[in-house]
Amino acid sequence: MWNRVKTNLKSVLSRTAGGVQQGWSSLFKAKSWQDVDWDTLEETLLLADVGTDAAEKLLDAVKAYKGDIGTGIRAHLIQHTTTVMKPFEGALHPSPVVLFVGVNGSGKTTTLGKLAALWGHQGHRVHIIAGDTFRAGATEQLSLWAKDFSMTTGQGDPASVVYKGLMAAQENNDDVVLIDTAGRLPNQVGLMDQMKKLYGVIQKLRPEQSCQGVLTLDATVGQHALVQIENFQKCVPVTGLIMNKMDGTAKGGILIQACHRYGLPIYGLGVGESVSDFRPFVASDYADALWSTPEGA
Ligand SMILES: Nc1nc2c(ncn2[C@@H]2O[C@H](COP(=O)(O)OP(=O)(O)OP(=O)(O)O)[C@@H](O)[C@H]2O)c(=O)[nH]1
Ligand SMILES: [Mg+2]
Repeated sequence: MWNRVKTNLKSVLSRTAGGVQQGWSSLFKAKSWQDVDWDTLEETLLLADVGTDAAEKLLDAVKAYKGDIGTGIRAHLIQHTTTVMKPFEGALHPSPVVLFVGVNGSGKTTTLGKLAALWGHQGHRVHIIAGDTFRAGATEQLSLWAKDFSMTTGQGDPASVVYKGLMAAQENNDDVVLIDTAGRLPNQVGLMDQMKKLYGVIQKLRPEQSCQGVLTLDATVGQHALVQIENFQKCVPVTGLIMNKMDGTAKGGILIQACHRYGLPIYGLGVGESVSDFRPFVASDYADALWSTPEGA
């Protein structure tokens, strides 16, 4: 399956890039700087959820550009966006414990399944813990992704399922443990406390090993993703973000805003629902998908 032709990020990001590039047509078609409609440029970035601070910096970068306004401006924008986003390229390596957290429907289970398949394919012994004991059908959904791996399930307190799973993984010599959790909203205090307890179990059983805390986000919700980053970080150590559903949104600029505000690494992008639809985040690919000439144009 990994040999399949992979979806090109440019086509995945086409809704965001299409909107931005249409809004920026006064710049791309300009013969002189007088032709540029700066207000529309800014408004377009805000509509794509790039955020005010990052939008301002992008506009400053355009204003600072001294080259040929006709053709060179796209290359300049690609270079600027790559430089800005490069520090947030975060590689998520197969780790002893990876905990997936996020609001309902943000893609925790799907992302876990994609990474289990990827790392299993690379030869790792993957163990999956079904820590979502809340939603009816959650374990069945996870089982579909977990057919090739050992899995711990249970009912009731997810902390005890995690305990059982970590012990089983150790006995089994599994080197990668992936923990699914129930979706929760940051204002659900009881569920957030439950998450802290669950994390406490990981710390207790695996004190020597680093735990990757992956916050999955749904790019289609735009600005709401920022509140989620802020609040989940208060509950568990979030080590990086995975931005899902990049394939279905015109708000893909949220990635720039999230990096700008919170400085967390982006572990990857979800670009569809199937097993191979995960991409590591590469700043230059993202910048290129956003600013280069649309295919066929
Ligand atoms: N288009 C698209 N759909 C996705 C992506 N990631 C997940 N989905 C879909 O989004 C829906 C929710 O995904 P789940 O993985 O169940 O999300 P979750 O966070 O585990 O949800 P809960 O367990 O209910 O909290 C499913 O229909 C997935 O197929 C993505 O990158 N692109
Ligand atoms: Mg789930």
